[in-house]
Parts: sequence; C-alpha cells; structure tokens
Amino acid sequence: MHALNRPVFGAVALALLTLPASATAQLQPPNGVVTLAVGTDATIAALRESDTLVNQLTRDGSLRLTAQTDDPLVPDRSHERLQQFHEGVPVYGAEVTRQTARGLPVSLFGTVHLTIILETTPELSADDAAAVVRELSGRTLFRSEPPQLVVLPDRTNTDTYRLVYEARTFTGSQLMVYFIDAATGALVWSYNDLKTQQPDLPCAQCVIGEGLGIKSDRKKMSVTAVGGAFLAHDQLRPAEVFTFDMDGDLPHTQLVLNGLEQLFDADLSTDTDNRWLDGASVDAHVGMGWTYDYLSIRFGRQGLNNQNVRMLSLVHPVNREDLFSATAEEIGLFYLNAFYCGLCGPDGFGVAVFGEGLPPNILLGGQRFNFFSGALDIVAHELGHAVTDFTSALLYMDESGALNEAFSDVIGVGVEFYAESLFRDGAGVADYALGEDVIEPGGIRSLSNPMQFGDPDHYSLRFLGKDDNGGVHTNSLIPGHAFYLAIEGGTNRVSGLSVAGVGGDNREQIEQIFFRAFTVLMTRNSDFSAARAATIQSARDLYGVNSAPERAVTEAWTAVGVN
Ligand SMILES: [Ca+2]
Ligand SMILES: [Ca+2]
Ligand SMILES: [Ca+2]
Ligand SMILES: [Zn+2]
Repeated sequence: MHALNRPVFGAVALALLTLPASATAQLQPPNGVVTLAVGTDATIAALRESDTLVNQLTRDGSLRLTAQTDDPLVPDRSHERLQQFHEGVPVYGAEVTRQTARGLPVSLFGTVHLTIILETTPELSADDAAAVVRELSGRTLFRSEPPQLVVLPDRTNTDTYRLVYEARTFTGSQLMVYFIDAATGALVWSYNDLKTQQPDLPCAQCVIGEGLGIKSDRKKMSVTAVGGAFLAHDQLRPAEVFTFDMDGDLPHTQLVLNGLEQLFDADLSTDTDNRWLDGASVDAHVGMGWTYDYLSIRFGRQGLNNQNVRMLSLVHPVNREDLFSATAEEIGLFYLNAFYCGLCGPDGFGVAVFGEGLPPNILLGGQRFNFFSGALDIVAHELGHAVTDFTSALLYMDESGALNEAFSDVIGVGVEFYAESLFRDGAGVADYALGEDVIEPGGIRSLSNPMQFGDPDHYSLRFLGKDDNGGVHTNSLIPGHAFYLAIEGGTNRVSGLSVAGVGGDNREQIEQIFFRAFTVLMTRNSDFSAARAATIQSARDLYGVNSAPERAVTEAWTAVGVN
C-alpha cells in the first residue's frame, strides 16, 4: 500500500503555491479538513478555487473518479463523484461531487482531508479481520463482504486517522458494519446499516387489545403465468419485479437474506386463477411497480440503480400465530417493521422485507399493525433506501442518517401523490403521513405535523442521544418538514417563520429539487446544512436563480432552523 501515489499532504504544499491567499485561508483550515459547498451563490473566484483544489487532488491521485453521470433533468449538465485515497487506501466518507456545464464547474460539495499522516501497511491481513468479525457477530454462517482496508477519520477529532478494515455482515437481524483496527484487531466503531421503517419496538411495549380485519382494495398486478399457475414476477417493466411469499418460515427467510439459501419460482407469491387474494403479496408487488414508474416518470431514473436492477421483496417472513413464541428482536424486525437490506439476497443486490403486523385483535399504543406492504408509502420508502445506497450512500448515522431516512419518506410521500394522480384502482388517498394505511389510526410519522408523533419540527429540538443510530427516524422529520413546507407553505410552529410554498399542483418541482440534490450533489457525510446548500443549488439548476421554487426551498430550511 506504499507509494502508490503521492501522499495527500503533498497536495497542501501544491495548493499553497497556486491558490490565491484568500483561498488558502478558506480552503486550508487548521485541522486540514476542507468542506466544499460552493455553487451558483458563490463568487466565481470561490468556485474556481475549490475546482482548482479538486483538480490538483485528482492529478496527484488523491481523488479518483468513481461515477460520472449526465444530468437526467438539466440539459448539458454532468456530475462527477470523486473518492479520496491516501496512499491508495480509500478515506472513509471523503468524497466530492462536482457538477459541470460543458466542462465548466457549477457546484462542488463534499469533504477532503489535506493533512493525513498515516502508515498504510496493515499488521492484520483481511482474513485476520474477517476472523475478528466472525467473533464479534457470534456467527459462523452469514453473508459478508471481504474486509476492505480504509482510512477512518475520527468522528469527533477530525484530524485524527486510523487504518482500519471495514466489513459489512448480515447476522440475520442486523446488517452490521464493523471497523477493525488494522494494527491491533480492536473494534474501533460499528453501526447497524439495516434501514428499517421505524425504530425497533421492544416487546415490552406490546399490549393486547381488539381490532378489525384487513382491507381489500382492487388493483392490477403484473405477473407471470407458468404451468397453469400465476407467479408474482413482473417482466413488463424494464426492471423485473419479484415478490416472494416466505410463508411464515423465518429460518428460511433468514437464510435467504444471508444468501445461504436460494429463492426459486416455487417461493414466489402465487395464485391458481390469477385472482389474488393475499393482500400482502398484492400490495408489495403493485407498490414496487408503481415506485418504479414514479422514479422513471418524475426523475428519468431507470430503477433503483439507474440500470434497472431487479426489485425484490419478501412478504410473510413470519406467521402472526407465532407471535407469542417470537423473540423481542424478531417481533421488532419481522412483525412490526419493514426494512431494506442492501447486501442481502441470493445475488447480494438487496432485498426489501415487509413485516407481518399483528393479529387484528392486538393493539400497540392504541394502533393496529397490518401487513406492512399494505402501505404504498412504506414500500416506496424501503426502495428509496436502495436509491440512496446506489447514489449518495448517506451514512446511516446522525444527521446523514436522518437525511437518508428523510429521502425515503420524501419518496414514500411522492409515490402516494403520483399514484393518486393516476386515479388508478387501489391507489388510495395521498397525504404527508407515513404508514397510515397499515398502522391505524394515524400511521407513524407526519411530515406536515411532526409533533403529532413527538418528532422535532425544528432544528433546535433535534434528538442528540445515541439511540436509533443517533435518532435517524426522528431527526429525519426536520428535513421532511422542510420538504412539506416548500410544497404546501405555512408557518413553522417553533420559529414562527412563514414559507411561500410552490403549491400542491407544482409538487414535482420540489420533488425533483430534492431528488436531484440527494442523488447527485450530496455525499456520504452530508449533514443538514449541506442538504440545505445542495437543494438550493438544485433549485437554481432546475428553475433558475431567485425562482419561486428556490425561494420556497430556502425559506423552508430557514423556517425549520437549518442554515
Ligand atoms: Ca385466486
Ligand atoms: Ca395515504
Ligand atoms: Ca401516507
Ligand atoms: Zn427507513
């Protein structure tokens, strides 16, 4: 790992030599960590200075191009995503996005580290690190990726670096990301990367009550006829859509998620006369298809990865009758949640799993829990996590994690309004609540009134604890509420500041602004402030400087206290 290219700190001297004095002061903070956030509002000089720095780091091999895409919404624009390396080893979360118009820079966002001094020869081999991970996860059989060497910036002391192995592993209930010290084998940091619909509910909160049965709404679904039966396999859309009925077999479900057992046609949801009666399968299948259509029509995106990767979901991972013999962890994940596991599935391309809910006579906090796939916004939310995984890959922790969740809620709400506008059978009623069709009454979150569920509607009220990866499912309502205000307008409860929204008839403007900012302008470590800057930039790119959508987005972030 030595001398594959110039050490990064060599670039500092280069920058000092060629950048104007004003730029070096700004671009070389004392801890060597440079945050780039320049766009249409920056001076030409500031834009050039950041661009020059990125060019220098690219020339000396510190920044390497990892993705290049033409803008699907703005002609003549293109987007680069660059990853920083230190002596050939990727620097975790150090990434830059650069937007250009016919080769000229328009915006740059991200973070680079200019003063890394770190030996990059590991004491431990990747196999040693894998053994440590096996011990930590307590599993011998699981799906995992080979540990990768990375330079990990300390999350609190931003000028401190460690050489670590990063290893992701699905343990059956958690998608753990471990960072193992490459010298000592010690666990440096870990987090659960399983993107769930909501925080796990401990079963201590379970209460027993009474409820009603499931609803039955008519909708069309794209399936495959095979040997006199019909399978939930959509081959009409450019991306294939599969819905598998796990028939309540949790061990099989977990082995499939781990990649240890295959899925066969026999596992697909099936029906003999093509009149489908299993609501969980029907809603998952149709919801995935509509989410595909929405991404395509609204954003010109070809599926989850923009290359029409297959979409795959599992329903009925458990039986409701087995509730009382299930562990708290199983209840929290496979009954009372939905999740997207980006590493899971027979091919490792990701799987959405929709929880079974509770028997109709059991209430929890006064709410009934139906089959989670029955909520179009939840289906779209989980698939939104896949889009994030394939683009910004927002780190699922703290503010970047809350943005990851907020993006999925924005997609969930967007798909509901899209479906409603088509007047299709079974599209339901669009709203700014999440999960209201299966967690009744009310749902679990509200972008219009976050406080309805005790979530913050202003930055000053954000959760600062460690639970739920730093409150990713509650702080997400701050950007989520900004999204709502930018569309509908209104006055923020806390700040008293008013927003002139673009109006519901123009909702696609705000949807496109957010989608574009989150997928091409933001990076793994983006925080709320970066999201504000990126969405404002996106508004200018799409609708022009000082356009109504730009003003709406700007006012919305200010109203929720994000500057
Ligand atoms: Ca039937
Ligand atoms: Ca609804
Ligand atoms: Ca909803
Ligand atoms: Zn989520």
